Amino acid sequence: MPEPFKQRTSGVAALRHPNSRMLAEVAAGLSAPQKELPPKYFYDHRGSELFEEITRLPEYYPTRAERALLQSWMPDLIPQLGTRTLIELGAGSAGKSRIILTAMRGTGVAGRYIPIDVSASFLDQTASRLRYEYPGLIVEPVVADIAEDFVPPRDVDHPALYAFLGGTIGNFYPPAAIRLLSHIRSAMKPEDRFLLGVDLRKDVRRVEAAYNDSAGVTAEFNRNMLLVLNHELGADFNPENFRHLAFYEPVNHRIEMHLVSLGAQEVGIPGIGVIHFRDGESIRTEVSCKHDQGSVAELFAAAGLEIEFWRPDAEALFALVIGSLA
Ligand code: SAH
Ligand code: AVI
Repeated sequence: MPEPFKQRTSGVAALRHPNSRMLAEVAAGLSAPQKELPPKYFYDHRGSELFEEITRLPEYYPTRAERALLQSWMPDLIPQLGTRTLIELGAGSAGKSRIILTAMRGTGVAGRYIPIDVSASFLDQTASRLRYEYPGLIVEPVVADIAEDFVPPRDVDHPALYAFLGGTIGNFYPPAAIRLLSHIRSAMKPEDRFLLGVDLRKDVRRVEAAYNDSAGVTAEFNRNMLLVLNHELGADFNPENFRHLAFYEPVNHRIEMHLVSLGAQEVGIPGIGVIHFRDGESIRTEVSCKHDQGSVAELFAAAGLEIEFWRPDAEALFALVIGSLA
């Protein structure tokens, strides 16, 4: 039986990323023709707070749309499923997860909640708040990188609900998304379900506005990755020397976020060396793939899952999907 948990949080924040792995990923990403960094490096404590701020922006529709869907569906669905454990990938502040936890409490089960996230101190804060808000709920946070070969917890009370909300699946390139879904599938028993939130393909202006907010919070979130590299690796990025860029790439149906070098510059990263940037050269920091029912069905099929329910909101901005074993 493989060890299901990579690392459990205690009161002390766990090291977010073993630096050797981070160093290898950053070295590989910044030596590619299109420089690229993995989006998980947005999320130190400050990055998690900035994401929370993004969810409240008028332009950023996904969180509101998903919350409304959860509110209208979970009070009926959770008693039907008889959910006893909620396992959530990329849980963040678990703001919307409370809708599920409240529905679980309503069925009278004590309940277990296993939030999994790479942002260690933020996860610890989330867990403490939930223990206070839901007395009797067993909260077992796990710090893990779900982009890696990660084994979801199996030692749980069934039926279990594996949840991946917020449209974060879109931040994974399709092969990585399939790998992740396969790992989830391998942990599921026939009575378990997978709950996925997906951001839908829609009018390009609406999507682009969500990633180019007028208050500049998304730009700050984007540049925060450079501060994470400075802090974790001792790099000497000056975030002010990079401009935020986000645009819709229609061939692959995705938003791309970049940091564009303002002028030619050199940045030192201990253990990697000097990175050269041409004027206007960019680092791609995130893709956010947008889906429809067909593209989700393809991902699911490749991972051995099938769509049991597909529920978009009235404006078709966002959808909740229930997956079961194929
Ligand atoms: N589920 C919440 C938060 C979404 S933000 C919501 O819907 O509002 C994305 C979350 O995924 C962040 O909390 C971030 O820390 C986490 N995350 C991103 N990449 C991750 C990775 N590779 N492994 C684990 N968690 C990750
Ligand atoms: C976490 N994830 C789903 C967000 C998204 O919309 O892709 C991250 C984000 N990037 C910019 N704004 C929000």
